[in-house]
Amino acid sequence: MSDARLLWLNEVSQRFAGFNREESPFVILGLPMDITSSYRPGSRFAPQAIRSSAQTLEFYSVRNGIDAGEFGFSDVGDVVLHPSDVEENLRRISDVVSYFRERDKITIGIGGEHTVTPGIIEGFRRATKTPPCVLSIDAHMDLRDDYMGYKYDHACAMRRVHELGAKVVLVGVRAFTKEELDFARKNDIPFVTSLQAESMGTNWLISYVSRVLEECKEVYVTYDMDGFDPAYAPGVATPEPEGLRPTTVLDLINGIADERFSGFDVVEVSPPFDYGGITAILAGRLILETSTVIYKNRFLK
Ligand SMILES: [Mn+2]
Repeated sequence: MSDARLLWLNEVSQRFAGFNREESPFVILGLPMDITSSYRPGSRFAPQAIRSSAQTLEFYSVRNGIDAGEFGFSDVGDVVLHPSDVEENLRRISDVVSYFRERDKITIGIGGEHTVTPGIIEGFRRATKTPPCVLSIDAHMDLRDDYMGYKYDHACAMRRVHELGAKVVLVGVRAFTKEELDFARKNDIPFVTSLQAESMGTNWLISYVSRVLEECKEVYVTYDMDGFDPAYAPGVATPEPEGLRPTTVLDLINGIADERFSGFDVVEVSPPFDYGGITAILAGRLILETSTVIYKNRFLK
């Protein structure tokens, strides 16, 4: 690995669930950027917390009947980040992500704040020329043009992704401004609130999201952990009540994932606020389950 883009990588001593399998189709990338969190910072500690939480989880997926140990993960470490320069960090993230996307690796980003996602999508765009469709699981729309004058705030993540030309679909939203709502409607950004998702049920949700993604050539999923109800995921930067249940989200992903799914991230976990570490454990499970269903659809069909 002599590409200059990989100079931004720093090895870590504890890898995701202990995996260090270079030939795996899945690359784990820590993205400990924690600069713009307005309420509860700490997401810089999340990559390590999630890596170690996964150590305690069983690798067998009940939904898929496959053991994640069959394919494993190549945990390449953390991207070395500047302590305050967000735009420089997005360039570094997109450098590293484009390297792995060019090699057809399935990138799993572990944030860090949600601002890392526009950097990842830019990396995809550089590698493939066309950005993937992006499914965002999140309490927030993140469609603000700026937050207090700053464009690369975590409250603007999906607005930046939308500007990169990616089709965006939002699931679990329940906290947004009137301006964001108007922007979503005006720009045909489909969204499902957590209230709709839980009352309409999983089958409806699966068919709705599948239809939205029908025309997409490539699909990327970003899991903002605050999309879940704080009862299941208390350790996040900006918690919001009335969120999604883990079973709803995992059933959704299991119902829609196919060979087009080429990467995902898990962001916004804040370990200092994660009572009992349960948010990091859910994040670890989410990574194992999502990888397994992607593996099944891409390599076993
Ligand atoms: Mn959010």
